Amino acid sequence: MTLDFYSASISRVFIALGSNLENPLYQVRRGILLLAGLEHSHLIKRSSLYRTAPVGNTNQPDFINAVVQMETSLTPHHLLDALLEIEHACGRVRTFPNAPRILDLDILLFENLQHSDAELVLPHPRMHERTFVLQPLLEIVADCVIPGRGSAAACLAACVEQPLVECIASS
Ligand code: PH2
Ligand code: MG
Ligand code: MG
Repeated sequence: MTLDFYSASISRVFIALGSNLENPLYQVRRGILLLAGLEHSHLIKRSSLYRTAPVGNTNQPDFINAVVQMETSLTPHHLLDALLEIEHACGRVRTFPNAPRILDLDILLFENLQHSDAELVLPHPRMHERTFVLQPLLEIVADCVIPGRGSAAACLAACVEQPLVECIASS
């Protein structure tokens, strides 16, 4: 299925930011500023900044995480390309999966789209089990529903492991 028709309309999207290298607070704030300047897009809401324990590869520094809500007339794949460009411009170097990173920008939700191809899976395939995503997401949209998964609040309640997620600052 082609997703190009999304370019004709304005779409509501949620993007997760994460950093655990080279002054993560600075990196996430810079990431939010760069998202605010993204072409064909508007920043609508931003969560607070959260200090979070690493999930997956636990042998790495704590993260700073946040979530923003945007409106965009970009297609999902053009938005993905734009996010990868910002990551690259901020100095991200890809080494191995779940490696420490200067800036990670993930599309969580693109309208109510459920989609999967080699480049992009929507909703983000692990968002429903990550407290470091769900907490900031629920801060900015308390009634959020994750297509195929149900309410984000119920997903958060079902998270069995609850590693540290601490709200530390406004963005
Ligand atoms: N991102 C990952 C893997 N683990 N853990 C935390 N706390 N925050 C993240 O952003 C994160 C993670 C892969 O993208
Ligand atoms: Mg990620
Ligand atoms: Mg990513």
